Amino acid sequence: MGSNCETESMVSNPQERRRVGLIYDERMCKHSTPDDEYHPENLNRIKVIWDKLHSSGIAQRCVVLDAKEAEDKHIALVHRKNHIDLIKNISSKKFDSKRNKIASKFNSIYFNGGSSEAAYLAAGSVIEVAEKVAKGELDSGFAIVRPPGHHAEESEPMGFCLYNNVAIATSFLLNERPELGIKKILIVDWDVHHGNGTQKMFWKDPRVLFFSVHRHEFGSFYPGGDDGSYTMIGEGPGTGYNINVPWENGRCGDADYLAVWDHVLIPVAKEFDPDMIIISAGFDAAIGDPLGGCRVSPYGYSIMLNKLMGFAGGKIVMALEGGYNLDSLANSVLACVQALQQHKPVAGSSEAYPFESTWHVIQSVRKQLSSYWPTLGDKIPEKVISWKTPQIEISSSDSDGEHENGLIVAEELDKAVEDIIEPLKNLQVHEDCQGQATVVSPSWSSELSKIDIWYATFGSNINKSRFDCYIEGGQMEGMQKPCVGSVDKSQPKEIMWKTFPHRLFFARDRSDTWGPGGVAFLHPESNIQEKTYMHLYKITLEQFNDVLLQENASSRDMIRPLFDLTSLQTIETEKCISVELVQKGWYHNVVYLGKENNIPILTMTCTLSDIDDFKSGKFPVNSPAKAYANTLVEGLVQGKQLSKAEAIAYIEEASTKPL
Ligand code: Q9C
Ligand code: ZN
Repeated sequence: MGSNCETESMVSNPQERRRVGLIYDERMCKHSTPDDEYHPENLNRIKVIWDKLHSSGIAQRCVVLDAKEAEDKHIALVHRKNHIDLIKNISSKKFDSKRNKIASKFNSIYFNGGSSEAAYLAAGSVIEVAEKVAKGELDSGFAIVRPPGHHAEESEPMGFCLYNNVAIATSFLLNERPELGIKKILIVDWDVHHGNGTQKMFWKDPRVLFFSVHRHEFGSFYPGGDDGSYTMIGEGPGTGYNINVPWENGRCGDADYLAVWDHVLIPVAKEFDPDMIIISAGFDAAIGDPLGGCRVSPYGYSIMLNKLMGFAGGKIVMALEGGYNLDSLANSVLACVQALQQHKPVAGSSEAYPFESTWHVIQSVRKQLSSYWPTLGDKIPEKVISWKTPQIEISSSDSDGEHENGLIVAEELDKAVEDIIEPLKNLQVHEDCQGQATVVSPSWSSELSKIDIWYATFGSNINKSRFDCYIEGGQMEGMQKPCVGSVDKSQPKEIMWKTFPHRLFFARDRSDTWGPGGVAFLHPESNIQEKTYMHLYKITLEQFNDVLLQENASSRDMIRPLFDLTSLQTIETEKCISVELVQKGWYHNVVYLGKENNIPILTMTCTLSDIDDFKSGKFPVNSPAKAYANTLVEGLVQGKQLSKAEAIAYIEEASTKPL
């Protein structure tokens, strides 16, 4: 088999790289604590990002812009005069003696002689990138700035933030550059902390949809209080244009964030249809962050970003906010810049399911906002919500990273075993080669990537190298065109051989992949007289869908999934399903061959009515081409199923015996 691999433009003719702007300026390193005592928000944060983007060669493929200081009149769009006067002057000599005392009046703020300049550069640089993206001179951009901005309020620096960089740039485009046509801006704040400052600045403004996902813990996580609650939806004309997704606990990871993307942010973004997206890009929800205690991977960030790239014509401006583990920070930013350049997520994998609490939060948010965003009124299917990570009460607080490995006290242990270990046994959590559990990208796939099936092959895919093309993309010797591969490129979790009492035969006169000659089919009905060698690959249902598409020469842009959870349930009783969306393909009939270790075995072949057409001569029965037959022989020999001579005889018999 393996007749039709689709060549997508992505592969044969790679998309031109997008123009991604970058801004960095060493002067932003000069903002520091007064005596240079350690602080998590320090100069190394932007330095490591800049170094990483260079050492990886990514910065060299970006458009590097000069940083600019913001003008007071632009800052004044969101901050009051007293605030501007403070930041403008705080670094001057005359404040030397008073600086620390003034800083101490604010919440989590320090100043030194470099603070003013850094604050003006941070705000001005976000403006600069935003303006260039708005003008279309850049597709997107990343402002690697500090101090961060999203906690800074109208009249008050706080939470390491002096000026609200993102809010200033947003107001600048909407009010000072109307001719650029940016009328609606979506601000996505994925910093682990709530963007209290930004929220307040656009509270009544329907031109700005402010979305923040953050640890909240019912108001106990910084910045605390009710501001970050999902009940805070804006006011007046801005009602419905403020969306908070407040985590109830730490340890949230890719699966939690992606669930929020799929079930809140993306549906709303479709409806809002922004002209630009500005991301308050903190990376303190990253794995390993000392303040955040969450678990988002670089891969996760790149998926979140990639999903947003589908809006606003890809006009995305990212501005650094938090992020305090230098390695996590640099790797996460790198993944994002790569995603911006290529409009695809970086390679990777992540943990299993959202927490149950995540589904609760998502449902609360959807309910709260459903009258403003009708799409949120739909019920999330029960089967989607049923995939979740069991959660236990951890006796010590999980409110920050340091307490992450909270102790489970002795009497809780039994319950923990009952509540966690047992259900986990039944979950098919996937592990990649690094022993990391995996979950994958688009909305439908996050569900299907949690289900394993055996994909049973009888044609050229019995040859592992040939099968690899369907997963990894590419082609092997004898193939006339490459495969696109699967979205999830992870290797099968298990591989085995098995024989089945079905007839193998060769038919059709040519295929795009192998050229002239017949290709393999399996008779969908069993026959005890027959014996076909099949190579079984344990892959996810998501990967199976991608293989199904490639087997049937369909584009990845097809409505998917073709074969979903319902199909999987149905096929156990129906035994086969002809997949309607790929009806024109030769292998659109998915046949159920039983189970192995309680996992369904599926293959793809023709339908019974095709068998009639082969018998009647409407479609030709035909021996395989040499390259194709060799691929099969090689597969059987390498798989130690048959000797070379036996394998040749096996193929020979299958291609000559009448149907
Ligand atoms: N107990 C940003 O990530 N923590 N700011 C103060 C007081 C302040 C974080 C803890 C965290 C501010 C931009
Ligand atoms: Zn933060």
